[in-house]
Amino acid sequence: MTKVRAALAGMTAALVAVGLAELVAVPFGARSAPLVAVGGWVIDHVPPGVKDFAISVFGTHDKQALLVGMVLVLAAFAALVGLAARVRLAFGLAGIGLFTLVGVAAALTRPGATAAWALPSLVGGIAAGVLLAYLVRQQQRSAPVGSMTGAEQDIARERSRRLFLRTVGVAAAGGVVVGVLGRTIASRLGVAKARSEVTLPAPASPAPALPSHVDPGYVTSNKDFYRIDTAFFAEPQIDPSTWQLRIHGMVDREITVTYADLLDMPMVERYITLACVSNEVGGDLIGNAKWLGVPVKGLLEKAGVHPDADQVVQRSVDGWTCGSPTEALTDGRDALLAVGMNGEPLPVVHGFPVRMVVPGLYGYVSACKWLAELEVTTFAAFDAYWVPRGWSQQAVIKTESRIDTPGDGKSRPAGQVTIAGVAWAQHRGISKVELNVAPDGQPGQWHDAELLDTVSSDTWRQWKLDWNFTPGTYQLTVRATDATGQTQAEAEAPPAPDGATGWHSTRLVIV
Ligand SMILES: Nc1nc2c(c(=O)[nH]1)N[C@H]1C(S)=C(S)[C@@H](COP(=O)(O)O)O[C@H]1N2
Ligand SMILES: [Mo]
Repeated sequence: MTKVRAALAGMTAALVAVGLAELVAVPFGARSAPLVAVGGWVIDHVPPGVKDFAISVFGTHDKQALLVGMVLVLAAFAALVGLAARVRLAFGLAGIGLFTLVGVAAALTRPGATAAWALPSLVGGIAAGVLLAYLVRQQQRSAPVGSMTGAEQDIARERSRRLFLRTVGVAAAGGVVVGVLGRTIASRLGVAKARSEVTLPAPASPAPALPSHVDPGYVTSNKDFYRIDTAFFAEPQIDPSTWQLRIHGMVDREITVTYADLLDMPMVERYITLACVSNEVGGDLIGNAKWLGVPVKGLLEKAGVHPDADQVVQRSVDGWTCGSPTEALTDGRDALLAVGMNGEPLPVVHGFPVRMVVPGLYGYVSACKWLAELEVTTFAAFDAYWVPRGWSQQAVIKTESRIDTPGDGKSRPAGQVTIAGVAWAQHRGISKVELNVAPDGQPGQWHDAELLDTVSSDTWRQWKLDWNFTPGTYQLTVRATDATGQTQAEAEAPPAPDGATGWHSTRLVIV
């Protein structure tokens, strides 16, 4: 077998393994498939520095980048496996055994895994081994031999080449087909159907009507809502009929709540703005939705929280954790076990069937999706997922503001231009937004912007300023003051460890 064919044989075997594994994974959930399991493992184990680097380069496309990286590494390794098989088949099979083991180990150690999660990698690995052995034999058998005439050798060589291409082509196509089939069936079998059958109850305490003086962007649609989590190309699929929330730890009595129990409880409906701690100044990892849910306070009271338990850890079915101060869940603010988002059951990517939403805290310390457990504990006793990765145990949302229109670098004709954006300081509220208009090279002046209405201090607040411009280039800078009188920090700080600070600034060209 030529070296090129050997490398191709190895890569085709890997493709078949990965594709078949996706199909075998269907009954156990996509999280048991090797690519997803290894990707999830990598996400949970990358050193914080590497992760920060990846996010700085790829932004919210870091998972796509990881997938591409994994596929490239796998392809390179598979090519080497093929070359090893050319030297001796056993070497190649050992290589396949090794990468099967990696898949099995990753799948078995994922949170929530059962022994059956080994199967996708195992079956895929065996198929890869069989294919590789078949290709090596086929190439040995069809190779021209010394007893042939020159012309016969040419014919044999050509026949062997065609046989190889045909086998590899059929196998590769098969691998892709079963892989796509597996993914398609998995998404159909997922909870989409169960979700569409959920009827949300009417809220006992509905959200306030939207005031007339807000702009359309005040509420973020589910489709446009930012998404951040550690789930790698396979969100947990949780059947609401089997969902349970366990409240345990430092409580008088452990309690378990089912989805039906939850839907029977009086629901509140609230607009709450959720923000990610990773949001850069001027960034868009923030959104405002109408959430429907049960205040968590009542359930914690029912369980009887011990007075010295200052942290409530939320754990998702995929093992992710976050910890909120007990105080923030019991001080009367609308800390919700949410089941609805903008009038629909939670979308799967936003935590179906149940997630937490807590006004005033960043998502990474309060907004657990695919919620499975509340463990009442202390900050001294437990560090949640992001804490050992360099983020603060506790983080209250910082007062921030953003210029949305005109976008940075846009040009407008001279005359009146409306500058607009949002400002937020959830649970404290925004009392003032100022815009600095600075003609190029000159110090600018601060002007009070007009504040649009808001339903509560738990959402962002839209602002705008109409300004008359003469031609030139301008630097616009915004800063907000919260209802406690604190103006947002001017000093620039990166997101880690507890939220970025700085004033958002854009350029406007007036022609
Ligand atoms: N299970 C789980 N829940 C999670 C996360 C996660 O990685 N896993 N990420 C959190 C973070 S960092 C944020 S900012 C919010 C984002 O919620 P969204 O994706 O619905 O906007 O979810 C939080 N809940
Ligand atoms: Mo986040």
